[in-house]
Amino acid sequence: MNRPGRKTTLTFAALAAALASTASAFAGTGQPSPWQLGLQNSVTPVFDQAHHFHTFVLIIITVITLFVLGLLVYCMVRFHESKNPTPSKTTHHTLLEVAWTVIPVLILVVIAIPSFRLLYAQYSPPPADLTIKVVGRQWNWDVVYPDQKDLTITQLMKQDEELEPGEPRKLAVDNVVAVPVNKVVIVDVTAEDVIHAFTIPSFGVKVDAIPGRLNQTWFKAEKEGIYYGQCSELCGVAHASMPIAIQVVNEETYKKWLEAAKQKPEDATKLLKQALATGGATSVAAR
Ligand SMILES: [Cu+2]
Repeated sequence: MNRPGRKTTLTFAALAAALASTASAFAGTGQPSPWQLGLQNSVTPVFDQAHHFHTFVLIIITVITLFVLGLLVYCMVRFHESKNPTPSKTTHHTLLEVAWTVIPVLILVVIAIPSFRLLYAQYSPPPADLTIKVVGRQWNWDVVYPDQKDLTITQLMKQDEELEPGEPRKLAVDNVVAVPVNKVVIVDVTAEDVIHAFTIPSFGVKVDAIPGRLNQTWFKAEKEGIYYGQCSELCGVAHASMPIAIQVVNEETYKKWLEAAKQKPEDATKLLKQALATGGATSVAAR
């Protein structure tokens, strides 16, 4: 039997998949972009996995929504009073009831498998190459490097008049911190006063920063560049003014940056700007 309804449903599923991939064309990397529809672009394996899961679930919900819409339209037309003046008194249909219980359960199982796999990936970091600690405060983030004698970088949001060309409003900070590319970075997250949340969309990272508790997340950024995030837990009047900025750099720049950050923070900022402008290469020597 030819079933045009099924064909239409499949076409719409393909459309949803196409929309999801178009959305990524509009999505920014490391920061939002105009007309962005979907998630920000991914630079970590975990967020790649989250992107796939997002598209997968989008296809499933599109098919289900269209199927239910089709059923509603069919019932309205087929059983309209003019076509069906004497309604049936049937109230039970065993096969139908078993089907509408079992099929949704199977769909949920199909969704649960990649969902658990993603959760496992998020909470099971490989051995750390580097551990940093971020501390949320009203209203800024401190980033601590415990292996570098607790080198602490305080990030404060830049005001509009302080922005340099190309820097995003409400996201740019005075002291960007650096991490090396292709390394597993474990992030210990806590807060000093109230609950904040540490988030970097392009890393696929979001975890609450809770006073008196050490939460943990991790990322392995595979692309150099600057990645912004914002506090994602309502934490007070300046909640919108505590962005996070992490720059992913090559190993050499990272080492130079560490030295500079310990001794001359202005040089450290200059170094990262230069790395960003030249796509990784730097010439400012650490002093
Ligand atoms: Cu906050």
